[in-house]
Amino acid sequence: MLRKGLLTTLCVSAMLAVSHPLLASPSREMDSEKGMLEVTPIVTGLDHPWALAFLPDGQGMLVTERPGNLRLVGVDGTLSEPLSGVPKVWAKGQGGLLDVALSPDFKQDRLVYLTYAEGGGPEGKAGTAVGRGRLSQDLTALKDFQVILRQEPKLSVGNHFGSRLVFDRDGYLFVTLGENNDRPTAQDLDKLQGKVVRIYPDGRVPDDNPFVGQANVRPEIWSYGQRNPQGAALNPWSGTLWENEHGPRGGDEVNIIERGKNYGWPLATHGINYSGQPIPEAKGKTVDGTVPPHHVWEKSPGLSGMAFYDADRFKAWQHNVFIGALVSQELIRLQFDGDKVVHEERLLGELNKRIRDVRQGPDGYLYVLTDEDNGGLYRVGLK
Ligand SMILES: [Ca+2]
Repeated sequence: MLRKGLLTTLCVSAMLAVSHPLLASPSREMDSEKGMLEVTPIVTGLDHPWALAFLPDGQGMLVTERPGNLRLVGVDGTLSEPLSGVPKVWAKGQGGLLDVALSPDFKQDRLVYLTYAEGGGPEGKAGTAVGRGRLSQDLTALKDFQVILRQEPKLSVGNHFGSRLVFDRDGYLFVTLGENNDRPTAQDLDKLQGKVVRIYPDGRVPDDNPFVGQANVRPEIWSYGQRNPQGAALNPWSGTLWENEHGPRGGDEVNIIERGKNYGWPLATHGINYSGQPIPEAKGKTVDGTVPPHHVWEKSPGLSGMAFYDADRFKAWQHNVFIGALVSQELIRLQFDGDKVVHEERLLGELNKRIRDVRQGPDGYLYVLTDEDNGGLYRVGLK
């Protein structure tokens, strides 16, 4: 009944919304280890969607498109015009409008946080920026957008911006930042390239950050030695920050992020250059003083968005982690014994699409974005 109702609504929506074609095709079934998957397209016609955030009270979700648009997708699949008030983004290569997250106090403050590539650097280069604006009551605009953090100097010609936003239980904001494909900067504590930072929601720096007070060190830094972290999420059972990042050719990693630690790049890596040559700075897969990956893939799936599954709806998925894979075009499911990964399953391979983001919806389904010219939002569950 639920499925029929959704399809009817999708068809009506398709007639009403002429500017953006909606896909009203039926759900697809795909076999999986835990039962038959039901994969339902909610909306297509998205231009390289990058991230989504659910609004409260069934108001749908905000979806970023990398070229620079933020849109509202209704639970019935309706797709809004781009919201106004979104900053101008530097949309080249991997750059553009990236992550979106709601303030933990969204119902009171209506603040929406965005990460994006910002231009204006030397020789036309760009860096990652983080800002926030207030979502209007009619859901058509971000008001009073303000930047709260920027990578300076800007070093990217199109690669490795990160970036994900995660609020922890105490309300601190973590941001994962790529090293702009300027490898040594991941070890430079006077730069925000290749770091995880921890700030207050207004951008101020907490006094108890690990490097506060040190000369020539950015006080926002929480951990360093990251390469291109395009996934992060708060472990709902431990409250710890988990991050994933792209290795070069090989060596994609999942890391549990601890205060002040060095995660190794480019000194320690399981990968090599795309050319087949070693990474010039690399000293080995493990290097003293650096934290080895919690879990590593010798062959890179191309990791992106990450979600812990803690909903009641699908018991077979409880205490699992899902990660989007761009290169292998799959949704990765990880199973654990405690924190240790003991099993991996690859899902959605039949879609043949780059999986950019995955989030758990308030209804306990997974919601997945595909990074394509004609990108889609899919609802994924078990039948
Ligand atoms: Ca590492």
